[in-house]
Amino acid sequence: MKTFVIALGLSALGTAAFAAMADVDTDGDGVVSFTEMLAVYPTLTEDGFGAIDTNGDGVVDAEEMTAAEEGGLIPEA
Ligand SMILES: [Ca+2]
Ligand SMILES: [Ca+2]
Repeated sequence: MKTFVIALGLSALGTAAFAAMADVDTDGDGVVSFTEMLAVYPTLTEDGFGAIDTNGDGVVDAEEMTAAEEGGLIPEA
């Protein structure tokens, strides 16, 4: 019971302002493509996506996603 409450609290924190990684990564491969990102953030441009994809591999991983959220690169969902 205690574990359940803690898990719930953490999950609420994680989704406070932004879409959760798992919500954006609709095909579940662990990274977010421009197409997946566009479904959640329709105003995102390719340039904007490029700014989030800091290592330039064409997809956004969890680390890049967090950095983008903290840096204000993506709009709130
Ligand atoms: Ca994906
Ligand atoms: Ca990347």
